[in-house]
Amino acid sequence: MSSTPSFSTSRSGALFERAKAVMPGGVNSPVRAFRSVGGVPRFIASAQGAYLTDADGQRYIDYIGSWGPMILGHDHPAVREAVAGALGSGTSFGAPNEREVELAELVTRLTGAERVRFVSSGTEATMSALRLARGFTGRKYIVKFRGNYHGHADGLLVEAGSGLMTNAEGALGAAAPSSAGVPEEYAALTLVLDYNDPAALDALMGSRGQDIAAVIFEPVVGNAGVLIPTPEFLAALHRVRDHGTLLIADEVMTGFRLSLNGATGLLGLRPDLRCWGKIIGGGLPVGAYGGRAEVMEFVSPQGPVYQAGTLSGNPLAMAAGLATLRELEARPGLYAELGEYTARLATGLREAAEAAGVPVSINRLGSMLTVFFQDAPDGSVARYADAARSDTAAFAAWFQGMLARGVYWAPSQFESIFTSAAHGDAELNATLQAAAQAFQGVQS
Ligand code: KE4
Repeated sequence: MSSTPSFSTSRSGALFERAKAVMPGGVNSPVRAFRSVGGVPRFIASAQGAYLTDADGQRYIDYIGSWGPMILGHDHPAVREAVAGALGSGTSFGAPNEREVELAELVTRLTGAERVRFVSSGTEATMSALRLARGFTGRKYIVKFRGNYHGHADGLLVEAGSGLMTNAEGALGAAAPSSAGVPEEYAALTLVLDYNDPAALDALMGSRGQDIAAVIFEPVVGNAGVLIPTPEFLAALHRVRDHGTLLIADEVMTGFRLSLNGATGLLGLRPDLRCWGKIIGGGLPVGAYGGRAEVMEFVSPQGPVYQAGTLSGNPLAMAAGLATLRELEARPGLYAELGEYTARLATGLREAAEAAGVPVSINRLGSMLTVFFQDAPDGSVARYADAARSDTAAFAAWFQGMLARGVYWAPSQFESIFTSAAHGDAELNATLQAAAQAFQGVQS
């Protein structure tokens, strides 16, 4: 059984102590704190291609890719040169600029969305899209699905409350806040159903569809680990439109990740609105929402739904997004290559887990993949409740074994990993070698 090498984490450790003295939990986003996997979060000093280098000089094959944006690999020359070029003209104007027009033209052409509005994060994108849906329909309620994450706007930080469906009085079953600070009144306007449960969605729409402004969903889930929609669920999602409810596909993670037209193009979806983030900014802060002109024209200053942002359309961020999407458009074969690499990764992980006698269930679509630590057939984890059966302690042990061998996996069982154009045979072989040893470590 291989011994687990130990990297020095002295500088990351010292930085973490300093960070905790001035930032909540020592991080600017919770998942980075390694709470669910333990150990010292690595403070990253630089990134290049498929690799991260931490403050102690340790190098890792990176499967986070900044949680999705780095589909071309880190520090891609086209992106670096575009941002450097934009930098020479200033960093922010607070006024319209040509680059935001160019990126809007590119996004609408690639996705078929008729109008788009840029914001600075995925959270802003989904929050704005839901306000727009409420303004357009004049309705109050929204529907989301358990295990789907759409950012941290108050009305989206909710769990399925008791009585998911209409209760005896006919009132809709309210969700419960899943975060402190979210008033019950906010949560009460969000209904939570199970992902991949078409019957529940049809039943709710049949009884109260006329009260529901929007149904928002991850077209391929990344935030419960990867969950892949069934054709029946996708069909039920599109039926919500029969009730005048808007269908919102949250493509913050899947947009430009699964195809040049995201999950919408790959799965043939017909949403009324879509949200983007991550890749659309090429690693700089960009979010966007868009879709039917008839709906988007309700957004201020053209319409009555207010939404604004100091750094929306920031020229540096627009330059990074333009360079990224132009590179993706110039390499249409890249998506097949990413899928092929990720399929080989899945096969190798399956073989390594079997050799070590560790039960896993792998979900993969394109360059998104999750190894669920549970004894179930690959592809059978379809709902959040299935994912929740995973052995998170075993996952944490495997994660640490991978990290100690130079592979930076997602630091949570309930996340997707992301491969990039910079991952090649050398990275695949090194990853699978580390995984085989890390799986052995799980058993001991
Ligand atoms: P941001 O506000 O973090 O840019 O986007 C929120 C968001 C919205 N919709 C989907 C489908 C998302 O995946 C996200 C953010 N994803 C997480 C990863 N699970 C970001 C990582 C983090 O929170 O630090």
